[in-house]
Amino acid sequence: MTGKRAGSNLTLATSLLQGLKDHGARELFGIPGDFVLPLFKVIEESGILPHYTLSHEPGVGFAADAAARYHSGIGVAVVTYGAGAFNLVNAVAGAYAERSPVVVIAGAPGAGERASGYLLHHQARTIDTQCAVFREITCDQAVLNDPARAPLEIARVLRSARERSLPVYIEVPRDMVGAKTGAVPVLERRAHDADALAECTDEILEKLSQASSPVIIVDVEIRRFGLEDQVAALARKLNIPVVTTFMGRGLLSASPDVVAGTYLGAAGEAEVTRLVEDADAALLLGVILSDTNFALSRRRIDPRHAMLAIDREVRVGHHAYPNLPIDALVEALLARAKPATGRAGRVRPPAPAYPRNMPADDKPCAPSDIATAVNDLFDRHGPMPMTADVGDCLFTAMEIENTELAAPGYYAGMGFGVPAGIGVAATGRRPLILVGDGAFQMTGWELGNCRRYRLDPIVVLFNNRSWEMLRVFQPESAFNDLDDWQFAALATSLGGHGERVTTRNQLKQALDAAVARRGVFSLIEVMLPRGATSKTLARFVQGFKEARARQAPG
Ligand code: TPW
Ligand code: MG
Repeated sequence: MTGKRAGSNLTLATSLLQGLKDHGARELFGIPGDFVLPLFKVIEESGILPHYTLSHEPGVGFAADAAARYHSGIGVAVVTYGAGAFNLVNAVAGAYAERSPVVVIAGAPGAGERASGYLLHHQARTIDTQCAVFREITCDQAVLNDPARAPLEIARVLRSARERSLPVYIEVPRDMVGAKTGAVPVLERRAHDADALAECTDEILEKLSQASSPVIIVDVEIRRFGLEDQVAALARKLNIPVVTTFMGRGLLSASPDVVAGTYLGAAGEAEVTRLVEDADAALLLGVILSDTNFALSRRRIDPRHAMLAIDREVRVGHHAYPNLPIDALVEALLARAKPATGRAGRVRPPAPAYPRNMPADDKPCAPSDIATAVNDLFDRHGPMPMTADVGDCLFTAMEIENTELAAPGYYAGMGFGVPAGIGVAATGRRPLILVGDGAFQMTGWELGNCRRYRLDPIVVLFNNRSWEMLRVFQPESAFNDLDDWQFAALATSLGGHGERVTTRNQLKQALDAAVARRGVFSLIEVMLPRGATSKTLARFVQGFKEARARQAPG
C-alpha cells in the first residue's frame, strides 16, 4: 500500500478522484444529471483529472473505453442515476466483451431519498436495479454508502479493473459526495504461485521447442497489460512468427519484424492462414476465442497443440493453471526461453503487401481505394492512431498497414468509431476515425464536442447510403437502403470542416488538407456506390457463406 495522506481532510469525492488518478486514470468522460451534479462540481473545481462532457451516454462509454485501450490503463465514465447509467449499458457490455477496463462512476439517490416513500425519478424497478444490471457486465462493484469503508472498497474495485482488465462499477449516493474520508490506497497485486508459473512456463517452452512450425497468436489482452514489446522480444528470441487475431488487429504495430499479418481464416492471406492452421504448436496470448476471430477457420486449432493465456488463466493442452496473470507469464517465458537456433529465418515473415500508390485520378472511389490512400498518407506523414466502427470500414482497416487500432472486432457494436476517436483525441493523440454512414447516424453528432476541447480528429466516412454489411448477407432487402444525409454539409454547424469527395484525386487532396488543418475536426465524406465492398469484406462474406454451408444439416 502507498501511505495514507497525513491529516487528510479528503471528502469522498476528492478521495475517489485522487484514487482514480493514482490507479492510472488520465481523464474522465461524462454527462451530468441531478444525482451527480455535486460530484461534477468537485470534478470541475478540484481539477484533479481533466473532464470531457459529451452528448449521449453511449458516446461517453465508447470514449472512456477507447481511452482505456490507448492508455493500456483504466478509462472513466461518469453518469447520472438510471436514465444516464442505463444509457451506458451497451457500451459497458462491449467493454466487458472486449476486456477494456472502463470504470463506471454512477450517481444514485442518497439515504434520505431512499427512505422518502416515493418512487424516485430515473428509478426503473427498485432503487438498486441499476447496480443489479451493472453486476452482469462488470467484474467488481462498490456502493459507497459508508465513508469509513469507501477508500478500501474503491481500492479493491480499481485493483480488480486493472488485474482482470474488465469494467467495474462504483456507485456514489449523492449525499456522500462531501463526506469526510481517507485516501484510497493502491493495493498490492494479488499473488500468484511461483511454482505453478515455473511449471507452466517450462511446459510451454518445451512444447514450442519440440514443434517444427509453431506460431504465436496475439489478441487484445497483451495491449491491455502493456506487453507488446515483451511479446515481440519473446517472438524474436524464440524465432517464432506472430499473427494477430481480427480483434487484435493493430497490435505490435511497433514491431513489424515479427508480425506476419492478421488471421482471417478463409478470408485472409493464404500464407497467414497456413501459419495458423498448419501450426503444430500455437501459443495464444490474451486471445478471445470468438466467432469473429475463428469462425472462418477451415481447420480448427488442435486443442492438444494450443496454449492459451486469457483472464488470469493459462491452459496448456488439457492442463489448466488458474490464477496466472498473463504479464507474469510473458515475463517468465522471456526470462527462461533459450534462443532458438533450429528454426532460423522463420521469424521474418513475408511482409504482407498492403496496397500503395493510389492513382490520383478522376475515377470514383472504391472502398479499398480508401485503404490505399491512407497507406499513402501514412507514408507521407507518418502513421496515425486509428479507431473504426462496425461495417465495411473495419474490413477496409485490414488493408491498411498494421497500425494502432481500437475497434469492436468482437462485440461488433455500431456507433463506437466516432466517440472512440474523441476518446483517443482526449489522450493527446490525433486519431484517424473510420466510420460508415449507418454508424455515423448513431453517434456522429458527438463530433460537435470537439471544438470546445480543441480536438481535431480526422474522420473518413464511408458513405454508401446503405447498411452494406447487412446487404451482403441479404441483398433482397430494401430496408438496407439509407438516405443521403449530406454529412459533410453538417460539419460546419458542428464546428468542424467537412468535404464530400467522389473521386480518388479528391480523396487524396482531402486527406492531405485534413492533416494540415489543425484545431478543428475534419470530416471527409467519401461517396461510395451501394453494393461495392472492400476486397476483404468480399472474401469474408464468401468464407462465411461457405462455412455456413458446411455446417448446414443435410
Ligand atoms: C448497435 C447490426 C451490423 S453492420 C450494420 C448493422 C445495422 C450496418 C452498418 O452500416 P454502415 O456501414 O455503418 O453504413 P456499411 O459499411 O455496412 O455500409 N445495431 C448495433 N450494432 C450492430 N452491429 C447492428 C445494429 C449491423
Ligand atoms: Mg453504409
